[in-house]
Amino acid sequence: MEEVSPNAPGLECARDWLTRATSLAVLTGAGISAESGVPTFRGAGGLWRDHKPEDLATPEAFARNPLLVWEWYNWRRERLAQAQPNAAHHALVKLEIRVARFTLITQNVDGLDDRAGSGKILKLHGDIWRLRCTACGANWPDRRVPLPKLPPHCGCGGLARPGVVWFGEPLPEGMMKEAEHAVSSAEVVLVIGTSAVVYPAAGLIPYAKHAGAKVIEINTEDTPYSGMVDCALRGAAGAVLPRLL
Ligand code: BJW
Ligand code: ZN
Repeated sequence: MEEVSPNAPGLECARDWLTRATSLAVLTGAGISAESGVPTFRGAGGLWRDHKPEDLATPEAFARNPLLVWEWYNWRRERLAQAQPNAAHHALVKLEIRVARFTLITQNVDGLDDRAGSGKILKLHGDIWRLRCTACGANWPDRRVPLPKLPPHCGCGGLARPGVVWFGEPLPEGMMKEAEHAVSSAEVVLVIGTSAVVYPAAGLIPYAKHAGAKVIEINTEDTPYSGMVDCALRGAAGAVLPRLL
């Protein structure tokens, strides 16, 4: 494991692997959007600091108080509407164009990868810009900010919920299998801005390593998997990632 500042030799090594790679999978978390002004979940200034996850990001919380949960999501949508993709999101689009077999796997629901121009994205935890009916199961995009009425409802009269994955809920059908296939068939796997504590997403890191991929982590801090990866680059994604291209 190499742990380096953005100027150290590990950066050269990671750049070399990326330059040669014909298959690349990227796993991102909230840290990639931090430089766009989007709060992360954990750590200083994180979204969980003022709210307990079990109060807001569980199906039980929504059943208890849909208005409270919707107020939180509406507030986040308002913040996101002001945010712009940053240099790291743009660098991923360049990599997608350059590398023959490329898969972007994100835990983020913020839509900044779409806005940067990324193509196919495996959104493991859903999309804050989609709504889903709790009665009939319909799901649809809705980018209105603020939403005109909270909580929103479906045309069928049922209560709508954010199109995201809460604790205790399964990920979208088949998506983990696709993600596992992508990381196990990639020569290089980039892991960017995730604390790697939420499963099953975090499990993709050891999965990639055991399948033989070179794993590069970009994060401002250590994670539980920093000791296992081939190269741990310490720094902000928007500063480090463009330097790997
Ligand atoms: C920077 C930076 C910069 C900052 N540059 N870096 C025990 C063991 C294993 C699993 C479990 C367990 N107990 C319970 C579980 C399961 C549970 C889980 O993992 N819990 C753990 C917390 C213990 N998982 C689930 O429930 C999942 N579902 C599931 O398991 O289903 C099973 C099932 C099967 C069949 C039927 C039914 C069920 C679902 C998980 C859903 C997670 N949802 C959330 C909310 C999404 C909606 C929303 O946004 O509101 O997803 S929680 C939240 O955490 C969000 C994120 O995607 C996710 C991961 O967070 P992320 O992205 O890593 O962000 P942070 O803030 O944690 O980290 C940011 C990082 O960036 C830090 O490292 C910084 O250092 C770094 N950083 N600036 C680079 N500029
Ligand atoms: Zn409905």
